Amino acid sequence: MLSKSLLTRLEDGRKAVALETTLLCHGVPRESALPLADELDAIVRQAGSVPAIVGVLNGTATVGITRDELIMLLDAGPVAKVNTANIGLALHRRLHAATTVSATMELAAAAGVRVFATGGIGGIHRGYSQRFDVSSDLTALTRFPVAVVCSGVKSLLDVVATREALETLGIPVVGYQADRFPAFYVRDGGTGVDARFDDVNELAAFVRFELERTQRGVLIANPIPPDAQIASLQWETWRAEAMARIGDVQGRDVTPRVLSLLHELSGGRTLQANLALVRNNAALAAAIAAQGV
Ligand code: PSU
Ligand code: MN
Repeated sequence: MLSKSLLTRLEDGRKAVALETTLLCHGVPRESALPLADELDAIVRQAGSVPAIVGVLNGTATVGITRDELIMLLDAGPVAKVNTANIGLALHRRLHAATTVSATMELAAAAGVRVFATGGIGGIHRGYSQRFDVSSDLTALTRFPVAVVCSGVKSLLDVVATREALETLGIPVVGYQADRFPAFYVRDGGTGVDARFDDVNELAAFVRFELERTQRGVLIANPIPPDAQIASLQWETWRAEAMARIGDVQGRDVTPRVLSLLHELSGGRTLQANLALVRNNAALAAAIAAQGV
């Protein structure tokens, strides 16, 4: 069904790195989005891979969005943020949509793209026993054979509970030059990984082996570069302040709202950190994809 409305602009998916549009449309301010996309493009090409921006344009699921199309999407006003639950509605109704990690994985897998770089995946929100909010990114990892390179989970989440859920779902979590599972702005999220890889070639070999073997995803945790990380105490202060100001937003609106509050409260420090970790993840994903995963 998907192939009918899937546009793939790639000759060889195995050398490609998928990039998501939610990060660009909802995760960073408008003025940072296009420069970030251009930087990611250059970083991925430099490593010998091909970038593939993923999103939905007028109801067409597209793997390999062009720069002009991205500009159109960014300027289209508020576009829907879609995961595996609501992407079908955007396709059916012929809308524009920005894809989250889960929806990007679905489209990447359909296009034969096996490596994907993002910032942090979604997971289990803090206070989940009062208000159940668990990202479809977690279940997508059990369904689509894509390696997701990220800096752990967004640190506004319950990082330890999310790590436990990954374990329950049977998703391998490996650290690149890291023993600890990172939490986005912070290098140590307070929990561990299944294994550490120090060498990109060995990591790529494991990814190839595991994707082939299981037809499920792999999570590659790549901590934020040390010089860009935010001290945990400082982070906790900004997080608490942002949560106090968040107001009555729920579900998929929580992340974009909190991120923009944080960028404002921190005088742009969280944004700089966010950009640094995404660039770093794109470089690692490209180095893996260049091996022909
Ligand atoms: N990481 C970022 N910025 C983002 C996101 C992650 O640096 O905007 C997005 C991703 O698209 C991720 C989504 O899939 O947040 C998860 O949202 P939710 O919790 O609503 O599932
Ligand atoms: Mn959610």
